[in-house]
Amino acid sequence: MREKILNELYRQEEGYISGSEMAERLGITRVAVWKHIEALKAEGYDIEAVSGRGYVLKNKKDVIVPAAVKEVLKTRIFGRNIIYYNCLDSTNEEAKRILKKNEIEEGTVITALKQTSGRGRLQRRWESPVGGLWFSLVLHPILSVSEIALLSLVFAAGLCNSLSKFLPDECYIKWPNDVYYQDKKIAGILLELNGEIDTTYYLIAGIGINVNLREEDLPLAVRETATSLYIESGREHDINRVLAEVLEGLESCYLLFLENGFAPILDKFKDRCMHLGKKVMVKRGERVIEGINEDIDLMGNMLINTGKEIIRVSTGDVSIIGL
Ligand code: BT5
Repeated sequence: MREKILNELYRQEEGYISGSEMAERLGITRVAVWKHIEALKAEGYDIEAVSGRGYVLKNKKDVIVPAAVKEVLKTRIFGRNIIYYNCLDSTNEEAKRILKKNEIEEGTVITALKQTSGRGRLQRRWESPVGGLWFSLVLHPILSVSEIALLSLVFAAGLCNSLSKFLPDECYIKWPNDVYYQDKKIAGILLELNGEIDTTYYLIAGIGINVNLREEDLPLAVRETATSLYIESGREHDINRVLAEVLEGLESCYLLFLENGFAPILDKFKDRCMHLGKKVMVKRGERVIEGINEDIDLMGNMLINTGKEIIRVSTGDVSIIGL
């Protein structure tokens, strides 16, 4: 019933909807409506009550409403359970906190309207103001360590394909798993394992997508290098539809990988890779490798031809020379 009430608030075009109207539509009492609204507020939904007018859901275009996602979601596993928060330090951290106490259903999505300590790889900061899609997908795969490492590329291929559907042109991937649109970063992925690899472990796939952020919403630190679906397409997008589309893209690549291995994913990845055949610089801690990115192999490594030798790179930050 709580999800239905949230859906009613979400669907209310004119803004306010009265408690009695909702009670009538859903066949419950006004007191019951009020109790559910209080519970939704406790879950983090910003719902305002104005006497004589009714209730209104704030930040409507940017909040995740599970019923609205499920209405359009075509996945088998991903996003069948969605947990929403108004504000978190990081959705990946919340997933870990939940896992300390309980198990998490396969494919559960933990999402937040904003994050105060969103993280990228190597403890870098991920800017996560209101207007983006910040979520963690929790999986319980039975894969070897080397297969797990490939999931970065698997999810990047899926995310890149899904985001392109909201943009006039195609998105591209920067190895291993950043999604770019016309040389600016539009989304990133942070994969983390929780638990011991040889016993029970969960994979937490943290995904950040700049959806409805305007230029002025982007913190100065990334304003020059980042972009959003809004900036590039010139219109706002329903975050629930974006989540449904992205979950489909991620799941279809994940299932393809489980069923047919990495080769078909690698083809997709290479097709969308923004630096294949180009001169790149790869930083790995203190070490810098420069050369032509000749290929990506079936282990997900980048092959860099330095002119003297071919180096296989399994981790690091890539930048295209001359960009
Ligand atoms: C990533 O790291 O790109 C992974 C980002 C994952 C974020 C999600 S949000 C949900 C979940 N919860 C979390 O706490 N994290 C995940 P990396 O490749 O290390 O890139 C980090 C770099 O991207 C930063 O150093 C900035 O330069 C840049 N950056 C930060 N915020 C950005 C933003 N919103 N848009 C574009 N670029 C950004």
